[in-house]
Amino acid sequence: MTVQIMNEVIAAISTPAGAGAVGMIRISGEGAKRVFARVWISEYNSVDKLETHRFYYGKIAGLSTDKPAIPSLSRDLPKSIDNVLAVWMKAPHSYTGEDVIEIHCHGGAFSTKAVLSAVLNAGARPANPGEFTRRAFLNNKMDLVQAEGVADIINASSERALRIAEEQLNGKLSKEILAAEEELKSTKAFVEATIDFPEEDIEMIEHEKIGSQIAIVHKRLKKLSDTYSEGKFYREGVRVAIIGKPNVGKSSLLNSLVGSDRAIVHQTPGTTRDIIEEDVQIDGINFKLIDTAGLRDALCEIEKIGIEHARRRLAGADLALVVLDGSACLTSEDEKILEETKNVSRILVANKCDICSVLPIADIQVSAKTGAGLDLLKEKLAGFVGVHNFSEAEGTVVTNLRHKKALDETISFLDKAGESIIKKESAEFIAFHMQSAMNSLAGITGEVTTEDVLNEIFSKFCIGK
Ligand SMILES: Nc1nc2c(ncn2[C@@H]2O[C@H](COP(=O)(O)OP(=O)(O)O)[C@@H](O)[C@H]2O)c(=O)[nH]1
Ligand SMILES: [Mg+2]
Repeated sequence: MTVQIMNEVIAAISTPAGAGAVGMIRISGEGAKRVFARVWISEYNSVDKLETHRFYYGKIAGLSTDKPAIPSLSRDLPKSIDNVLAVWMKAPHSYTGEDVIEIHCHGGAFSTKAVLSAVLNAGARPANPGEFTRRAFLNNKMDLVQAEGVADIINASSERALRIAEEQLNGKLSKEILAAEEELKSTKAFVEATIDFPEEDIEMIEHEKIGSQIAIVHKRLKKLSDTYSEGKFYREGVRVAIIGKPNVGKSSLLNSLVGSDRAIVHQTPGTTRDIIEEDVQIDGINFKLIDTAGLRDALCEIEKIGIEHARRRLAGADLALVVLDGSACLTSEDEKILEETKNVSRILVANKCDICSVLPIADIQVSAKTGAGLDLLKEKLAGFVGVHNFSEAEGTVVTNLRHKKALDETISFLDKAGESIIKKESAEFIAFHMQSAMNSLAGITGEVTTEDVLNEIFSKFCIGK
């Protein structure tokens, strides 16, 4: 492994802003130890004596601000800032693959900033978002899919999202991509051999063999790409708009699914105007429930605005819970809503089944008041996502749109290679399409990548990661 040493020493606070028990400042780069030596005070352990991967107790001292408020006090006298634990991780055995020092100080918003300022004054520069992980990628500590897995772990909003991100970081998806690449590589070598020995009858046989080898990889990649329809919900959660005419119990339903009195419930129709969003975990998946204003011909301007918002949320939702009053017959308002949502993924919910249920058209009867039918509704919600339950099975799940797009691009190049074979085109054409397919695949793991792609990916990371 070649370890690329980037010149500048970078530093950032890696723990969240605000008060906490511990705050961590991370320093990385070839000169990290030199920078650290300028702020580290320890009676027994000078920087030269530190062993790698061991914690040491000491103090951080230095100038904690760039510009002292009172210039007359601006003498370069280092002041003790905090008592800390510090660890040095010698390159290449660190997160970034470079020399890394982590300073664990007290987790006050000000103490972490003060330690960081001292480190910056000692010669480091502030790290950009995701720069530590970017360096880890550039130093071959992880591929791009794994780096994205790191961000997904941090942003995971559900148990499944976390599990899949963790698998991704550990290389599950990367392995599948590499395996497909290897197979395409050897098939392409085979194709190139026919270029070198273009005897008529040999070529006939090879065409068939090459075709079936490509078909196997094609099928595997297609299966992988198809997991995205489900995988995106694991990673991003499911947006569920609760829609219906006023007073059917939309807000009550949100409250009982969430288990708290989040939205105001009242017998006055038109109570809900603002959008209320609450997350609820069902079967390890995050569902974002969106309570909306009841759809009807609004009586006032404010209600009208609320209804506009409701329609917008419906358009952006993955699924609609269309709530009907199950204790009464359908009205023209209900009919309009049923018409409006007929092309949307939806579950028709007849609420108020504690009173009576007279709506056979509904998919499910519930009572937000007594809780009847809610478990079944939760099952239906989970069922909307997990028809295949990919992550439970042996398979790998694609959760990231970038990966899905690259897989589809690869598949379309393989289609072209397949067409060339059927048309009995010359081996050069087949090899060309195969190379394009391999390039698209290599873009996923970042073997082939551009500065723009890296900027796009790492700019979404937080600072300090
Ligand atoms: N009996 C009964 N009443 C309900 C039920 N759900 C809601 N309600 C009542 O219906 C009225 C309207 O409820 P609300 O949740 O504000 O409806 P929304 O306008 O659709 O949000 C309130 O008086 C609720 O107490 C239910 O399941 N059973
Ligand atoms: Mg309401």
